Amino acid sequence: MKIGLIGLPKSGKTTLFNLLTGSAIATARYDTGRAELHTGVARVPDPRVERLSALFKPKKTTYASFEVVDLAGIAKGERGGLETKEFRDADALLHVVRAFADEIAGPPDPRRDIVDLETELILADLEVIERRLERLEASIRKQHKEVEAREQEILRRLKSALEAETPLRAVALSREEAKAIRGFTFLSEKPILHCLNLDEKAIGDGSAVEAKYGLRDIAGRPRTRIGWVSAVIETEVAQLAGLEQQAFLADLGLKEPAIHRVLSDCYALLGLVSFFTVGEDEVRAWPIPEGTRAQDAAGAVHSDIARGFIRAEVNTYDDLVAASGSFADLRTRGQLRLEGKDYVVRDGEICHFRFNVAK
Ligand SMILES: Nc1nc2c(ncn2[C@@H]2O[C@H](COP(=O)(O)OP(=O)(O)OP(=O)(O)O)[C@@H](O)[C@H]2O)c(=O)[nH]1
Ligand SMILES: [Mg+2]
Repeated sequence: MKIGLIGLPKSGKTTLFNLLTGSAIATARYDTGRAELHTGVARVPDPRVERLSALFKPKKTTYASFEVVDLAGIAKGERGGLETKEFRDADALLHVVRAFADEIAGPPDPRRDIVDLETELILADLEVIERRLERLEASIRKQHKEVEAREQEILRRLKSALEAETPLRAVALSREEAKAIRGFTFLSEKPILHCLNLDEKAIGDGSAVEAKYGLRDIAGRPRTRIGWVSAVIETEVAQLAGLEQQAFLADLGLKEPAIHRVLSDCYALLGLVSFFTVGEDEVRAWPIPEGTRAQDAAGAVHSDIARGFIRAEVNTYDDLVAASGSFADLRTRGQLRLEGKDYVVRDGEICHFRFNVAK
């Protein structure tokens, strides 16, 4: 899964990128923002993985992770950077919105910035659709093809939605329609987390940002969330360890680093849940879309396991922790279930797949 960091220039994207991925790319207040692209990997924090790892003491512990792409800022009216392929491939957008005062850009106006960025996404998609419609019309005039007529119909519908300033993520599409347009990688179709980058003094008001900046209606839109961080102060938090970090967080009025929540929000925004595999070799979280069948979940681990799938042994995280990691205890308590390939795996379940691959 890939997350694209997006935002107006100097909103704090690279600062947040460094935080999420543990990188150290230089950030600057004054340069013009060169069109550099950074990529990195962000680990999705999950206390359940920590706990399981403490129980099984495996050789390796693997968290769910995202690939993160950071681009130069997209100024109003300058959509060029949005064409970048790495960015078009993103599964979700993390929009960094400046909510700190800046001596050049002035006082923050998150609502205006959110509207401006959405407009750029909508205009970029409109350009793509208009170009495609022109070619389709020419082609249909020469020779009527059913698939092309169908595509034209879908694109016309999307075009009117965009003209009415509705992002494509808010347009209801059938599974077949969604598939037909997948290749366009429309930007306004991607789920989006508008993440307000707060002034360090305001970090304590994080949970009130929606009300403070009048963003409630935006938060209620389909596949849209509002989140917050204060990237600069969080960078200081990240440099501390253990108790010292806890004390600093408590001073700021926070229970956990805000970036933890940002990553969990991205996870939820993408409709992902985790199942776990445990053992002496590895304890691992596997991200799967909500509603995934056991056989497809097995495929996330290895395609051979999906192919030779027999049954999944399933139990819950809570039961396993209560049994101190003993499967024998779970079995005697009747807490170990055997499920077939169509069983829908739920968040927090521990799975062990039985499979058989013919040699
Ligand atoms: N006060 C304050 N300043 C911040 C915060 N986050 C970033 N900045 C400052 O804003 C400036 C730009 O930060 P970057 O992370 O480079 O912003 P960017 O969005 O990547 O910028 P471009 O890539 O050039 O568009 C730096 O001087 C940061 O220190 C914040 O939470 N509070
Ligand atoms: Mg940057």
